[in-house]
Parts: sequence; C-alpha cells; structure tokens
Amino acid sequence: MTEVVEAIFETVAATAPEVRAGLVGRREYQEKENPSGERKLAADIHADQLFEERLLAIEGVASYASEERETVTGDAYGDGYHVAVDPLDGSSNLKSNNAMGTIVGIYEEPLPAAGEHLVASGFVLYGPITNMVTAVEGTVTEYALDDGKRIAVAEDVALPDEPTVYGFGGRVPDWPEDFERFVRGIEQELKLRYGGAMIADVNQVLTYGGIFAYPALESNPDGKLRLQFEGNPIAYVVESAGGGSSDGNQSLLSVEATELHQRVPLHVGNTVLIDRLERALG
Ligand code: AFP
Repeated sequence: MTEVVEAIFETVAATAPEVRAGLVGRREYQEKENPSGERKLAADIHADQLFEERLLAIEGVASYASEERETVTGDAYGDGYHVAVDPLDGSSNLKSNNAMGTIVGIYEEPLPAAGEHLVASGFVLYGPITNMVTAVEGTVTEYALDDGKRIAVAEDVALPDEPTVYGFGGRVPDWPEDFERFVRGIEQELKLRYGGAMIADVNQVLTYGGIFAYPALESNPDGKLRLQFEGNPIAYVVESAGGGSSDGNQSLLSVEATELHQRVPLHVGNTVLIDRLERALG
C-alpha cells in the first residue's frame, strides 16, 4: 500500500512546480463550467490535465476524478486506488495573486466513496513557499517542495491545543441563525483569518489552532464545498492531526457519499470548537 501512496505523493510534488509556473498567463475564464456550475480558469484545466496524465500512469492507481470533470477517468471499478483531486483550490485567487492549493484524496473504494475509505490524503499550498502536507496512517507530515522534491520540515504535525484563528466562508446574511450565533461567540475569542482558498485557511488552523468552516447556507443547505475533493481529504488531514471535522452533526468522514460532486457543509479545527459547533447546531 505505502509504495503506491508514496508514488502518488511524489508525483503530486513533482508536478507542483509545473502547476505553479503554469499559473502565469492562465487567469482567463473559459466558456465551459465545471460540474459544480463554476466557471473554469485555463489554470484549472492545465493543472487537471497534468495530474490526470501523471497519476493514471502510476501502477496501482485505478481511476482519477477531479472537481473539473463530470465523471471518473481510468477504470472506475478497477483494483487499486481511486484518486480524487481538486487540481487548483481557490483558483479565483489567481487574479488577486493570493494563495491557492491542490488537494488529493486516495480512496480504496470506487468513487463516490465515504471518507472512511480514504487510506491517505494531502494538499499542496502555493504560498510564499510551495509546501505539501500529507496524512498517512494517522500521521501528518509537512514538506517544503524544492523543485518538486519533498523536504520534510515538520513530522507528527498536530493542531496546537490553544485555538487562535477562525475563518468562515459564505455571506453573513446567508448564514443560518444558529451558525451565526455560534460565530458571534467565536468572534469574541479568536482572530479572523479568511483568504478565499480553503487550503490556505486550513493551513492557518493546522499551524495556529482554531476553526475553518464553509457552513450550510440559507441559499444552499449543503454549503459550497465538495465532499469527495475537499471535505473528506481535509477532514482526514485535520483529524489525523488531532483535530475534528463535522458536517454539522457528524464527522465528515462518516458522511454517506451518493454523488461524485455532492456538496457538504464543512467545519474543521480543534475538537473543542467542533464539539461547540455541533452543540450550537444541534
Ligand atoms: P474557487 O476555487 O472557485 O476559488 O473556490 C474556492 C473554494 O472552493 C474554497 O477553496 C474556498 O474556501 C471557497 O471556495 C471560497 O468561497 P467564497 O468565494 O464564497 O468565499
């Protein structure tokens, strides 16, 4: 198992410099929308093509799915791992030159699959430094990427016990009342860190402790973020780092997967805050 998982992470790391270099000149929107009805940037398409080609070439990877594609490619029910990728998370940050990320979830079951079928997950953060965080068998490791090579910079990463930051997506008038009441309490205690790319905001929570959420909205009770490509992989990382995740009443990893692009209300962070959130929404 671990050789294939390692090969997947090595491939994602080796591809990251081309994704980053490919951002220049690719910030215009294409006509086509992605399966979630969101406009696609040329940069989204470029990253998606690179990851599909490279990941499907790995012995032991059966299929590839991405936020940018309607359906799974490769052998959807084949033996081997089923990889779910958000090639460029936060791509609307490209125009404003803010951080973005790549998210990868490695499932042992055909997609769509519940998060409990993840064997590993991770993300690349295109920040001042390109770094990568992986969660494998309950251990979280942070790497600096140097020309696509992983250099471990933190082993056994764990959320600090004391939460410091929070970041909540969506618009205040669109938040359900019970979530807004929860936020009003958090606001009195923590510092706001919200940048519009989940990976960058979640990395703040991993580094400083706190909570990130893109909650259920009045306009969309399932929220905005996708279970397969964002919710499950990030919940797996945060829970492996000693934190918690929730769709409002259960761990994201327990949410039943019925559609490849299903959305889910996403809350991740220190367990004390996730417990408080579930009591507030209960
Ligand atoms: P884009 O990839 O379209 O920029 O969306 C990013 C994202 O999926 C996630 O990374 C952010 O947390 C969230 O959406 C930001 O959404 P808002 O623009 O509604 O704040």
